[in-house]
Amino acid sequence: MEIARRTFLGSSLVALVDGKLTGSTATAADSTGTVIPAVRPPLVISTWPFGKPSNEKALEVLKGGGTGLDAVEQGVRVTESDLTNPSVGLGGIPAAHGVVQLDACIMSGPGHKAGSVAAVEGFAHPVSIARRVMEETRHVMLVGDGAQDFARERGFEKGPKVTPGQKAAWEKWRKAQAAEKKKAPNHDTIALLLLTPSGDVFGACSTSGWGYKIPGRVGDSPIIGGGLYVDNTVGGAGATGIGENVMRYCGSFLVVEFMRQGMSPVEACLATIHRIASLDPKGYDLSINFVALDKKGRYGAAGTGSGFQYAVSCDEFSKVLQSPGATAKPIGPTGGNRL
Ligand code: SD4
Repeated sequence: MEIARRTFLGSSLVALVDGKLTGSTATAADSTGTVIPAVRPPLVISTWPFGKPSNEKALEVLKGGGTGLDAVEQGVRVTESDLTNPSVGLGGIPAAHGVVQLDACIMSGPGHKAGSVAAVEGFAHPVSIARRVMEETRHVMLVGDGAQDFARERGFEKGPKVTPGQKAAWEKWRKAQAAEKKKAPNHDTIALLLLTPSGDVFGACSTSGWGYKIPGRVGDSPIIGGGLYVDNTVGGAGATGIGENVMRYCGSFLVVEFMRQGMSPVEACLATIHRIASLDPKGYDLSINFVALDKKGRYGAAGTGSGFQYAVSCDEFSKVLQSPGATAKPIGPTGGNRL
């Protein structure tokens, strides 16, 4: 307990550095005396450095007269379109049968609406399919064949079931596995949150999930309250990392609930990690990370280890920041979550 508290205080100092670097407009301090970074909305926050162009697209869409939903959807589509990204979209690492299965969701603070799809093969933009599930059905989530039929009927853009590069890597993996030299690949997610100038919160999340997963495996990313959660009276949170270690604890929901209790976004992300680590037999060895923003334009992130990077964009700046870690354990040389 004492170790966790010390780590918490130490970690929050990183948020102070972030606060100064970002030209924070906030002067308020959290319970540790740390200045909480905050900006005037529009504010977009997302996971990993590859979230930065997505953030910028979201701002552009909003400024061009798009809605908050248009902004988060179009933002996430930027990352989904990058076929060199091995973690999001059809450039992702396939499941064990050699085909990419995508998971995504979208949430609107106004109306508390959500849409989600999982294990979708051959479609380029699962986030857009999730939006149509939200807008055109009475359901929240469609999976597998049903989600694909739904997308096909609506003429959604198709794409390769796996890229040639990922197919070659998968063939190597399969041979190594046969020789019992299993190698676990990295995997990441884009979770993107938006606070609009009128104070509404939106979010979207998309991933190809755990590389070489059992076909049909679904992680936290399309699970409302797991990989993404938005409450228009409080703020929003999103997750990246090993979904199994997030979804068992309703991670993003918990971050939002901690913010409701008065914590700053970074405090809430850290408190969630401490809570999960206190319950999980693996302690902090979980490879999970959260981003969050609240209605006041405050933002923050935290990971179980040090070095999780996230992107923040607003009218004043657009940059990649380093989050505090609940432990000093480095996240890994590539910045991803190695299984
Ligand atoms: C999943 N959370 O499917 C996603 C993947 C991820 O860093 O974010 N990896 O479990």
